[in-house]
Amino acid sequence: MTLDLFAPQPKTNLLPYDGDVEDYGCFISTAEAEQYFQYFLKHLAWRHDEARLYGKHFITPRQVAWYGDDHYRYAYSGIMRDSLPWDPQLLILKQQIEQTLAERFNSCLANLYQEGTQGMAWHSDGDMSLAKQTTIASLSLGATRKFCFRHLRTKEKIEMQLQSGQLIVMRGETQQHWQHAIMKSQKVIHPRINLTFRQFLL
Ligand SMILES: O=C(O)CCC(=O)C(=O)O
Repeated sequence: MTLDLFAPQPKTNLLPYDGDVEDYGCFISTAEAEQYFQYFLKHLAWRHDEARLYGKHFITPRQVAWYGDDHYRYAYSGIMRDSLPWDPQLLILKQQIEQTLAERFNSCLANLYQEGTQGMAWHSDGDMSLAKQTTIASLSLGATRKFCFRHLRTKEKIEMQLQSGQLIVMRGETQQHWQHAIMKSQKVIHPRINLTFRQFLL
């Protein structure tokens, strides 16, 4: 794979220590982001996420869709999940991101938040299906949302507003030391889609 010299360059690490988060800013234009957003809203196989916590079964307002190179099956929050074959537009974006980062991704978890009252609680992407020092590329489409990191030991918080078309990349020890969350807000009335390209362990 060749490195694209004209590809967007990341800003310096957004985390002060114990991890590495790069901000590639607007990776695609606002117009392109809007086109992808409308397409994915319509064409991805959205379904409400499920979790089993303390013996109880929960269904989240947020919706998810999971795609992969192969038929992957993994357990997360006590629920078995299966990946779908790539959507062609998702594959185009994946290849564009891979070229910029000189990395390969074999799966994508898509999240759909209909409005600001839907968020994602504090968590790390550190389950058994990902390597410890995994790279995750996260592309935002649609409404701007507040995204935060919180260090597990020091509790220090780093906040950012993720905008449509913006790409951030989490690397290295980030998942071992930091949790992240999408904060809820009554003020956000528009939907948002997030695509996280991942390196699923085979
Ligand atoms: O919506 C986002 O930007 C965050 C998604 C996320 O945290 C995840 O998929 O693990």
